Order: sequence, then structure tokens, then C-alpha cells
Amino acid sequence: MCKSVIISGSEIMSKYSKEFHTLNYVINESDNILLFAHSRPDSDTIGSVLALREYIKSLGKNVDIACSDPYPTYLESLSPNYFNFPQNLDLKKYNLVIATDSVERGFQKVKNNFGEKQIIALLDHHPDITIKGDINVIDPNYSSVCEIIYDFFEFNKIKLTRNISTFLLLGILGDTGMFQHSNTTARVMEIASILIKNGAPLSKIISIAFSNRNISTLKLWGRAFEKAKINPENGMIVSVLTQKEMEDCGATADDIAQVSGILNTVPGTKFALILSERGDGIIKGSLRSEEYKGADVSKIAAQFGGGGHRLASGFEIKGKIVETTEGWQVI
Ligand SMILES: [Mn+2]
Repeated sequence: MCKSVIISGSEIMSKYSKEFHTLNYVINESDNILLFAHSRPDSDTIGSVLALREYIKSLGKNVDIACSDPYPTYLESLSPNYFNFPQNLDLKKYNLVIATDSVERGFQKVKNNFGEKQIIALLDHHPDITIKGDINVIDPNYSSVCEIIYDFFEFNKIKLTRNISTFLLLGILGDTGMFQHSNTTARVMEIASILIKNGAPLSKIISIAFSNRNISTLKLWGRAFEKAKINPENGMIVSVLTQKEMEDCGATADDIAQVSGILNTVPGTKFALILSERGDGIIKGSLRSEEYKGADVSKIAAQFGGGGHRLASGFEIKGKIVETTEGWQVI
């Protein structure tokens, strides 16, 4: 999908030439730079800030990373923890602030703390971003923000060190579901190949970041899989998780994320739906499908006032999940 970088002779052209040029100029002109990762940080936002930190550090600048939630301990063997809580930083001292990925998940809360002289750059690949910075690269055609940053580095001829390559591959692997989601374009594979050539340890990243599971996660998945039902009429595979089950397993809402992806692997199904209770009488519906199944789950989400895209959508309804003889009912 992303065809933004066209190599013609020695000149690298990009759809974001202006933004990439300006961002690099501002980085070089700034003494203090803040990188902002989103709340409940995932591998894309983490890989983005770590890769940018590595580059900015190499220029001899002062660079800090802010995030409202802690750095995941399982990633400590990939990189030390450089995360700070925003409230522990003097936010006024930075010349430049770069927020990466899901910029509306956390960054909008602190955005007003920055003054007019502080430059804000937003790098994101989510649709429907309403906040604006001074420099914006917001493009849902990118698989990940790490792919945007790769283009930024390539455009500015910045050396991809082993660490930078590792962090960018971490984000790309996370957001493409380890090259399984439909956003895995030829360009993504080309970039991944270059990152691996530059020393990114593919299998190490996968085992550290994506193959380890908490026992609480497995228990919760077990509950969801045990209860899964298939509706042969519409090809839906559905399961539910109550708040009590999450508490019993010691699991969190993050542990639910992959359940629908795994349910989708059941042959003959068109899409998966997971209903989960989230406290305050809210039930969250998470819908997933796969490219080859030809379903559009955003249409189902829209019926319940939700949204998203064709292969991944969600909605929220009020109520409580009650098991009946035929299935479940929301009351
Ligand atoms: Mn992302």
C-alpha cells in the first residue's frame, strides 16, 4: 500500500519529503527533545521512540522518553528502560516534542502543557486523528509508525545501526502481527529485509516480545476458547468474557486482544466476535476478520454505534452478559 519512497538515481523522493526534511532540521536545531509514547505502550510506539532516541542521542542531544504507563519488563532484554512519567519531567524545557503512534491515546492529555515556541511533531498511522502538530505525518497507508520512521531515516540518509534496526523491526513485527496482517506489503518485507541485513535479530525479537505469555493470559484464553460457538448461518465465531472471569484468571483487558485473531483461524468462519465486560456496565465488542474471508466487520460495528475498518472494528454497548441455554444474552 505504501509507495511513498521512490528511488530515482541517487535522489530519494518521498510523499513526505517536506515533513521529513523539516523534522530532521528541527532535530538538529534542538538541544532538548522529548519523545512521547502512547499509554499502555505497544511494540510500535516503543520501537518508534527507542529508534528515534538512538538517532538523536548519536547527535549529542539531550533526549527523554515520556509515557503515562511503565515500560514492559519483558522488553528489558532488548533495551534498558528509558521511560519517564510525564509528571516527573520538566515539560517546558523541550524545544521539540515528537509523539508517535496512537497520538490520541495519552498525548492529548499533555498537549496543552506545551507552549507556542515548542515544536510538536506527530507521527501516526491511525485514521481519524483530529489533533494537529506543527509537523504531521499521519497516514493510515503505513503498516506502523516504525515504517514511517524507516522512511524518515532513509530520506535523510541516516545510518541504520543495529539498535535502530532492532527497534524498527520490533514495531513492524508488532503491528503486522508478525507479517500475517493484510498491512504486510511488499514494501514492509523489503524494509524488514534491510533491517535484518543491518543486524536486527528477527527470532530474538519474536521470542522476547511476542512468544512469551503469562499464565493469566493463557487461562483467560482457555475460558474464551472453551465457550466459543459458531453460527453456521453467517459464519460468525463468537465468545464472551465476563469481568468475573478476568478477575478469576488475574488477566487484564490487554489479554483479550489476540483472542479474536486466534478464533479467526477456525476453518469455515467468516469473522470473530468477542464480547467482554469492562466495568461500569460497559460491554466491549471486538470484531476481526481476515482479508481472504471477504467480510466487512466495520458494517457490523456500525450497527452498534461503533467503528473501525473492514478487518478490525469495535463497539461498546451498555449491559451485562448472561449465559442462556442457547448462548448468551446482553441484558
Ligand atoms: Mn502502531
